[in-house]
Amino acid sequence: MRMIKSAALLSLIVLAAPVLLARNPPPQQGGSPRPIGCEALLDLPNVTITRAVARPAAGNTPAHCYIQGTLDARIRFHMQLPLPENWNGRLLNIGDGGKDGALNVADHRLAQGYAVANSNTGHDAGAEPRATFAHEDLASMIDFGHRAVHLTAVVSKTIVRAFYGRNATRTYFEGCSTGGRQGLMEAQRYPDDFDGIVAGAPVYDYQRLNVSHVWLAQRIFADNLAGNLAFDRDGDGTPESLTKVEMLKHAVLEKCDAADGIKDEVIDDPPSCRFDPAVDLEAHLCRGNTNADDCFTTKQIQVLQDIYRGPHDSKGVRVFRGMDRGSEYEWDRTMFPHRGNGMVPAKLIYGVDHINFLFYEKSPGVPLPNPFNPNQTPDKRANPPEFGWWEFDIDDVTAGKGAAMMAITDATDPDLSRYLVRKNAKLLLFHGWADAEVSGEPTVDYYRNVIETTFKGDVSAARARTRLFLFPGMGHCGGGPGCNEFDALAALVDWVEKGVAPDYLVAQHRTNDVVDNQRRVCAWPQRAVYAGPAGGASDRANWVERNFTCK
Ligand SMILES: [Ca+2]
Ligand SMILES: [Ca+2]
Ligand SMILES: [Ca+2]
Repeated sequence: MRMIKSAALLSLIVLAAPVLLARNPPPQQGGSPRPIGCEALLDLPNVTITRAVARPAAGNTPAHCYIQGTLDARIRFHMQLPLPENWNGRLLNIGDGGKDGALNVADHRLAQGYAVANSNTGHDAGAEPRATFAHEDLASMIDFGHRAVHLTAVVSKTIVRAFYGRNATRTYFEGCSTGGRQGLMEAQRYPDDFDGIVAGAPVYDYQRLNVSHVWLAQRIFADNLAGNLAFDRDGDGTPESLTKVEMLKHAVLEKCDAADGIKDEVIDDPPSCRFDPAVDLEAHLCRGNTNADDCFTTKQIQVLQDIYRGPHDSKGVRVFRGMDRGSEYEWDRTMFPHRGNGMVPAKLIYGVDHINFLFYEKSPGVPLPNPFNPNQTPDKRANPPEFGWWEFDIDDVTAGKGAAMMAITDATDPDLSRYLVRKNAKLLLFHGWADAEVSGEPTVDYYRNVIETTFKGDVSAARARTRLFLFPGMGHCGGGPGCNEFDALAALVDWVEKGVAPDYLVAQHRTNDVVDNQRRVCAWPQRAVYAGPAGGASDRANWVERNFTCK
């Protein structure tokens, strides 16, 4: 089948070649092709372009050439190409989120002059939502794991060369979450694709992260939601009150907010925060251990400890790190089921059918018709059998049952010597310290591993090529109570093109469109320290960039 397809493709190319020769202008002297018009991209040899339209300016989006194409039948990709006079000479591939399955745009980067590319990573989320695309489909898993991003990187260079008549001066990748994983995957597997990569909140330990979502949901939903912090105050059968989540949030801040010298509802260094639910919530235990709106049962304390500690197998071996202290502000959305989130916290959405289709080499079964209700009995005699996420056994991770998929999806390799040393390319990592979806500590672990493996422990040699920025109080790729607006790509471009390594990024926070906080966020292991007017660290008026220094 594959051979027939290739032969058919070859004959198409051969047939198309004379037409192309007739319609494409001859190469300029010196070997560079002349730039061609947008529609002429439809005739590119060896590349399947399905759409090419010149789009006029609209709002903040400048006029550009928009193209769509396919790669190897399954993968769709597209590009936003600035007009030649507006092109900054750079090619930017942007990363994806979640399980992707869509063509993502970056209008703001287009407006800055970047030629922008993105793929659907080999599946369409409309037809195959969440992880369903991967059902007994190894090729789709590999496309999603790494192949689609790589092939898009390659083809986007070809299209840039054809459209502008010259190669991009530099090629970049910018992504967060799944996009962060893709950035690391590129640096590890395809080191020649990019000159610079921004990888934010990278979900690089992909299988362990996704099963930890499921494991946490199992803890919270167990025993008819005994560990849920949301409480059914009005007695209608559905928890809706979030009093306990607020109490928890305040107790954590009470313990650790001021430790960094600034009272701002942000914990600058969560790993040094020793908040322990069993100790620090002791004054709020429920009388007689009877669940109520404004107290914690021993079961709920246990669940909180599990959340901070992270999943361990039945022998006590850690499977993944737990959540960071300071991320509680958003646990109402991501962690606990209640009326406000339809009883489906974000972590469960990420994990729910990952277990069915993307963790095991062979699917253990399909999700039940309503995959979010664990009070159902899966039908094992159905064909295919049903498998609910609540049946998942964390011991399967340490038993190696996820190894095949880890080899495809995980970007855990700390040897970046081909990318960072041989190619002398740059990697800028970032993570929000209040990320309520993906904890930040694993990203620090990875950075440390790169220093050890790629640079034999030489921190300054590592910092010459890769830097990590940890954003106090920032959520998953943005949001959160801390400063969360910044331009990592601009810093990376200066680093790659002018050799100016960023010692810090300037970040700000807005409330109702008004900037009300601004900080330096320093390259690890340094942290921003207040250096403004004495005694004024907790005064909002002093929260401007020049009042902070990196130490
Ligand atoms: Ca996409
Ligand atoms: Ca209720
Ligand atoms: Ca603080």
